[in-house]
Amino acid sequence: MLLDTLKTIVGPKGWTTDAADMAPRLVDWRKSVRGRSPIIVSPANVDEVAAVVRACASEKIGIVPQGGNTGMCAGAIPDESGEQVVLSLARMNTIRHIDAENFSMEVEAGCILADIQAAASSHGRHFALSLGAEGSCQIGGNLATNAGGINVIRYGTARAQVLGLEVVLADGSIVNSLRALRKDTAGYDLKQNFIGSEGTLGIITAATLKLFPDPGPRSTALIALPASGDAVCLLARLRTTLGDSIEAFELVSAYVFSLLEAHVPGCKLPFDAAHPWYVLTDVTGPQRDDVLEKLLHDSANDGLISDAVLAKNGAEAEAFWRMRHSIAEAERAAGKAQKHDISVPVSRIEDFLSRGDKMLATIAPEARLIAFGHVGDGNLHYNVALPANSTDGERITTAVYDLVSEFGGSISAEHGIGTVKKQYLSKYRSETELAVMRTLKNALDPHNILNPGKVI
Ligand code: FAD
Ligand code: 2HG
Ligand code: ZN
Repeated sequence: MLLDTLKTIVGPKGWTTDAADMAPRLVDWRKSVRGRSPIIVSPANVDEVAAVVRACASEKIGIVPQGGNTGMCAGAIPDESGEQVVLSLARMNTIRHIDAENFSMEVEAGCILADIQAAASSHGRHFALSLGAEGSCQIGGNLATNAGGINVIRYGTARAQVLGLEVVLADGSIVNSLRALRKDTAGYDLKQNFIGSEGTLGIITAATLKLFPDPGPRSTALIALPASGDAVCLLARLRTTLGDSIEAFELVSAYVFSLLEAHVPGCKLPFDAAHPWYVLTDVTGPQRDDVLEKLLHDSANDGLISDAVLAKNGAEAEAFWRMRHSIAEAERAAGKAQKHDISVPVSRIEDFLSRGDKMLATIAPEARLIAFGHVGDGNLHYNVALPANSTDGERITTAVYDLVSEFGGSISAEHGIGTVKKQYLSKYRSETELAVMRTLKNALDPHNILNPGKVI
């Protein structure tokens, strides 16, 4: 009965119950979490989303919003009951409006991130969110996870790119706050509750996004370092001279490059000698090549860096970034890994890594550390590769999170909680914080219709 109602709401193009069609959308990107669902519905507009929600709410059936299904915490995958309805935003992919003078654009939630970047760019504007999955993730998913990516150091996370939101609530009502305003203190800032809530408080159907002036051409440098701590010193040195024109500053270990070379065709480091750590950075602004070259030259003289290659042209810069964006794929191809998307204060990264080395050597000497990430924001992907038959995963994760907690860090910097980290949230957030989260969830979704079983 519910299925018939849903099919009528979304029309013949808006649903599937076909097992082959549904299969790729019932497993997460790493293919480690699988779920079941009676139907995937793909509404064409906000009214259809609202009607789907009302129909499911009337029977207390859970709804799992799904964007590009590139999430790292299985938040877009239904549980195994076979009862939860998956609601895909894929058909809501219209760029509604670009206001170049207001530096803003209004888009539907199912727009692919790369399409939004390209549309902004065609108006001489810059949409600042960028991540490896940008060719398939959707802006609704980016906002629901408060995604980070490579440009947070300059522009902030997804949250900072939003001026307004349109959201469908658990009772099917629609909150339209698609205002294109930079200043608005009229009451609570409702949109912030939905950003980063992973579909548990509302379904994001559209957003008004903030645009920036085009930052112009970039200089890209791949830099070899004697030690991880030198990355933080180098960043401080670059920032002092270059200020906000540093657009990205990524740390990658030698072991990560060995995985890239082994599993992703075309990946090769441009250095003759091997080095333990590398940084990939993008810099914009006037005389950027000369300034960067001088800073790198001085840093080499001081022993802060071992070697550096400034990309000769756009193609070489792209090749460097392609390697960086392929790390998740290389790691997936390499086998089992315990993933930790953590953050600590930038100034404590070196200390954290050295304590982590000692901890891993003691509790899991067979493990290999896969360390990389957005070091300019204090965000490390501190992943730990394990033998296929290892049962140490949970023990390692607890040890890593305990260490993160000791360093005043977060167990989820940019990927969210989903189901994968749910069991840990209650340990690493205070009772009071958890109580406020539960109060919000109960107030906005009293019957637990929206993404049940995720986050909290
Ligand atoms: P999905 O995976 O479909 O969903 C993610 C969560 O959001 C789920 O809980 C889902 O229910 C919810 N959701 C989706 N759409 C909506 C909506 N419209 N309304 C309400 N809830 C919704 N992440 C980073 O932060 N930084 C990175 O650098 C980064 N790099 C990546 C690189 C690769 C190669 C891959 C595969 C992933 C990477 N990710 C990264 C993770 C992922 O791309 C992001 O989390 C992204 O924001 C998820 O978007 P999505 O559309 O795929 O969402
Ligand atoms: C990245 O920075 C993504 O490449 C994925 O956030 C991180 O695979 C990971 O652990
Ligand atoms: Zn990342």
